[in-house]
Amino acid sequence: MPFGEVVCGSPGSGKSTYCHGKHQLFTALNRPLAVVNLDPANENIPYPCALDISSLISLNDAMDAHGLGPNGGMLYCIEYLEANFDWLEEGLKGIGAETYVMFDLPGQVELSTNHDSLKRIVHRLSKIGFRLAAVHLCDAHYVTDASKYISVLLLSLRTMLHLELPHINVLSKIDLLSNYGDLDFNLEFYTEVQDLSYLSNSLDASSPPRFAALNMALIELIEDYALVGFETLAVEDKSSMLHLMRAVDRATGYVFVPPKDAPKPPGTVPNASNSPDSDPYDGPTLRPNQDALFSSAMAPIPGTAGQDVPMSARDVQERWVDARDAWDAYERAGWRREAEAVRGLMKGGIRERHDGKIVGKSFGA
Ligand SMILES: Nc1nc2c(ncn2[C@@H]2O[C@H](COP(=O)(O)OP(=O)(O)OP(=O)(O)O)[C@@H](O)[C@H]2O)c(=O)[nH]1
Ligand SMILES: [Mg+2]
Repeated sequence: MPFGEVVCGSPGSGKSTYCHGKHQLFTALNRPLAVVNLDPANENIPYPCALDISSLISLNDAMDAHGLGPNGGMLYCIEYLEANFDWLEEGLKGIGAETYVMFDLPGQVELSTNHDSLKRIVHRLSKIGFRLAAVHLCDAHYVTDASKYISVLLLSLRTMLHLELPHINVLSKIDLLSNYGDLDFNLEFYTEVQDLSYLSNSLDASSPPRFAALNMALIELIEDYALVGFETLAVEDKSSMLHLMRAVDRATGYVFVPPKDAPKPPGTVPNASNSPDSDPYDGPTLRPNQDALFSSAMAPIPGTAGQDVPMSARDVQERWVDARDAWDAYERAGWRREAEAVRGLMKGGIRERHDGKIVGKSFGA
């Protein structure tokens, strides 16, 4: 039973870059991952693509054949994919049950807010055994303006209600946040979606008085649902990617799957569909994933300040907003030290001592 995620969000919010980043991260972690491109307009795909919708239908063909513009053509392509779900199912069979699968979606938000084809495709994937989470990327730039922030909250809420998947909203490109000037509140206010009535002053200042009641009604609606919250992402930052990976793994349930050799809990029922000569307790249903990260994924992870704490919005604010230059300099110095150490190893000749320590001329050994 493969795990995976559906990556959605507005145009340019960083979906394809995130898929590429996650492919690199998983390769480094030795965890199998396949990216499926479901965006027929994705011309320069940055990641190695396991399955590409362009081999089923191209956006230009759809536009030419039906006299559609780019947006209509895109909706047609997704409807065509739904009608040809067998193509997707067959392609996914070749990927392997233990492989984590990412679906890179087009940026047309109506696909994940009110068009039914994508929702039905996702439900059919769940029916054939995929355990998916939706990862909804929103450009962090939107938190710099109260009315844009409200609209991104509404968009996130609408996407959550429409796709009906375990859902993670993400403020992407958080590393660029300091370029947009000072925030009215700490980052935590925006990620936790705290008491939104504090926004009413800024909203009233930026819109005509007749919209005041509408603003308050929207705020109350979002607060009544109490569903929306945000993770943050700077795709080139390893701790940020690891933090989001763990959040998604918790949402899909991946972290709760025991490793292959873990003792069976009392009362575990054997898998009746296994062949007589195979282990009745083995198989994707009982053990969907041999790379489960139960202990490590639930464990504390280092914050930007080096402490063993989950990376909170305060850490993220310090890293990317309050002390960005100091942290950049600190990281650069670390990379320089690493590069010098590697150069020293190459120059000095490397030797392993009987106690297992690596030594060479450059280390004075
Ligand atoms: N600084 C910064 N730039 C990013 C980040 N993620 C993405 N970008 C940039 O944002 C731009 C858009 O990224 P894409 O990955 O193409 O966005 P997308 O959501 O796939 O776009 P569409 O497929 O057109 O909807 C690119 O120039 C990326 O380099 C990030 O974490 N930090
Ligand atoms: Mg893209």
